[in-house]
Amino acid sequence: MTLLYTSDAVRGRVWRAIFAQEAADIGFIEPPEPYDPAAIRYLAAWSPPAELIASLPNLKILFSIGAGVDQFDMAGLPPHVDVVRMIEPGIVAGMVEYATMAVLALHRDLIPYRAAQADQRWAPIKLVPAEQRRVGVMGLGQLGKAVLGALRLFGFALSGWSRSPHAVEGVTCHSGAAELDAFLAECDILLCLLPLTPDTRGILCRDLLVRLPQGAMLINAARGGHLVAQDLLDLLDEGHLSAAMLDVTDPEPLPPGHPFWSHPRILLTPHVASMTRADSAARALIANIRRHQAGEPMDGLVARGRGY
Ligand code: NDP
Ligand code: OXD
Repeated sequence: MTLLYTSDAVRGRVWRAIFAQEAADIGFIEPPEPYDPAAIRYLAAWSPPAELIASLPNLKILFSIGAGVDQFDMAGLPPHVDVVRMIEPGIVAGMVEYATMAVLALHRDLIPYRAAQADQRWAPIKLVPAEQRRVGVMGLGQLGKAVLGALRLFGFALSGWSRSPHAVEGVTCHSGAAELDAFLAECDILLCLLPLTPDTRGILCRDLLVRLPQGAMLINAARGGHLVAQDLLDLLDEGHLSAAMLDVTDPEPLPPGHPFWSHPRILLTPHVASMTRADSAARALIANIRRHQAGEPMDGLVARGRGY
């Protein structure tokens, strides 16, 4: 039973030590150290090349180093290989912090204040009480639900949207295409936490964004591929949207000269909303291997046909 790890070297050192202490029966290999490809049952990677996958005849599980799995070429993976996304407390904690910061930044007018400071203008804006600010989260998974739990503490009027129906305390939940309009109509701030799949690519486009209330604000902390960049720019310039905070772009890094860099009503961060934490991720992965060995369902097993 051997795990092949092909990711960040610093994280690799932490994982090696944890595997040695807590799961010594599972071999841990990190290239360039030599290994027998036939011994590899598990691969932990971000974006493994097709040749690597093809070289591992006994691979059973591809573990994503991150929460997303959109970076994998699902169609190119042998059908018997399970794909598992990373579910670990560090990723959730990071996203809860980021989403809270982003919602508060937009709610408390950080973008107009940044412009006012640049012009040396003392220009107070009337406060909107949190209960009068409607915040909607697209995606009610591991991250969406945790973020809504944190936002509830501020008293925002909360909604959520997902593929299948959910019930979340203190949140008006909607699901599916039939309830999308009702959801969008109640979002002064829209936060995207969807996985990137064939169904969700380009979902943040003009057709959807115009259904938000006039002056709405957008946060995308999911994937750059969800957003149609020109549609956002047009709707900001037309005044239908008033601000956006983007952690993710397409492509990444954002190329020099891209209009997002200098747009006065866009705040950018470089895909840092949340990061896999080395120690808790190693333990989460060991726990999943143990479940697999015991014939139990693994946390975060991806429905490959669905893409998440
Ligand atoms: P989950 O798989 O736990 O949740 C996904 C949610 O999206 C589910 O509620 C699901 O609905 C919903 N969903 C999926 N497809 C659709 C659709 N077509 N229409 C409506 N709802 C849909 O994912 P996580 O919460 O763990 O992560 C979400 C994403 O966040 C990741 O895939 C990744 O891209 C991104 N991410 C970004 C990070 C960053 O640093 N910027 C860090 C970590 C993650 P249902 O519940 O019905 O299945
Ligand atoms: C992830 C990410 O998916 O960092 O974990 O975006």
